[in-house]
Amino acid sequence: MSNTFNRVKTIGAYLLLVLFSDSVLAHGERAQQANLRMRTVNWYDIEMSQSKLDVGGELIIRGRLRPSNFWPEHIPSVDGRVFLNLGASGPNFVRETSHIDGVSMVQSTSLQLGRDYAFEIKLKARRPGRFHVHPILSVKDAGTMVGPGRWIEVGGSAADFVNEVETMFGRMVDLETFNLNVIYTWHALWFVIGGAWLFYWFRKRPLLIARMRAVEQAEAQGGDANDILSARDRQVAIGFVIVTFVLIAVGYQWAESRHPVTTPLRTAKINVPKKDPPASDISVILNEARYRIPGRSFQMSLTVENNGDSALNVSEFSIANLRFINPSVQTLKPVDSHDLIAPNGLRVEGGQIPAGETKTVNVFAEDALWETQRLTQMINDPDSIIAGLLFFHGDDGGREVVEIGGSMLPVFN
Ligand SMILES: [Cu+2]
Repeated sequence: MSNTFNRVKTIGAYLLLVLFSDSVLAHGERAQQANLRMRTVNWYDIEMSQSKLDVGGELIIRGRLRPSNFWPEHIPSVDGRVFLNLGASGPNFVRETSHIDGVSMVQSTSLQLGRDYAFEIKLKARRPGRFHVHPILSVKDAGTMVGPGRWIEVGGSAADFVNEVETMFGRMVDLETFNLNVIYTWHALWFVIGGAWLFYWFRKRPLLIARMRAVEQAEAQGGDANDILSARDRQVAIGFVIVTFVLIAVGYQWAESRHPVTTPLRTAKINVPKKDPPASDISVILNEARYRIPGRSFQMSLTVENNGDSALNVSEFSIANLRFINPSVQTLKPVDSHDLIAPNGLRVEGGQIPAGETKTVNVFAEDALWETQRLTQMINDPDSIIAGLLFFHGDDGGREVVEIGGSMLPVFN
């Protein structure tokens, strides 16, 4: 008896954990495979309009994304179907609008690898709390590609949230409660009918496996297994079929009379105009990349050809949403506790690349972030290809963003 009780307690505790795990803060961005994070979508220049707001307040996320030229062959890519979305541990925001290159993303679209896109997501805070908010790109058959996250604190009271829209016919509809009673009623009705059907059959013997055996036995003896059913069973079944069809027909008529004009949910793909690869005054070749495990040191040898008219410095290397910053070029501070910036993480040997010259530089990205963000699993990748964005700062204040990628060699000592 006490054994059973303990088991019930354990199951209960487990259910509570599953149902009410709202307070769990991280949501698995580190758990995603290293190569998915490095070689799918490069996110940069992410800005959130504020970090503190009240329920009903507006939050705008802006930034750029560049689907990687090194997208793994075995993973369906953005040229299929993608949807720009929000990762925020539950329905804590509603999306008012979203755009890629100024085109409304109310439906899904497809993008091109190696192109550079600007995006914007406009949200309204729905529930109070502290949420880690990410822009995300859902890629059909591949999963969700997660952008950089920021902590957003929402104050106020959930009761103050208003989510009303006006229909084409001028009717005001509260999307938080619209037709809820109808939904509850239909669920209850079908639940009762389904329950009654089960109840009828569970009263009968033989039941389940014993019944299957009885059917097999009847067939083995050359009889008709349907003989197990009584005339009454048949009448009850016909009754259930009739009631079900009548309910469906009546329900349909009733809905038609209440809402004479309806349109289906739209599923067409939205077109983002095709574009050329980003124009650039430089070309960068990755000659070699090594990751030294004991020192958490990532090293690249690059040949940079500067065709512009201003000298360039490597200012940042961004890979899998980790940003390694060259402190001699720019000073950046993490904006919150989970901003994945290594402000002194980038060291460049070989210095400036003068205008019109080609030069080989060694770039070191060194920080514990490799380990803490579990990117070191990249050494277990069968193809060992890495990719990321390299940022150059021009003497004239300009900026060049180039994707680099290639194979990486792990060094174990
Ligand atoms: Cu997060």
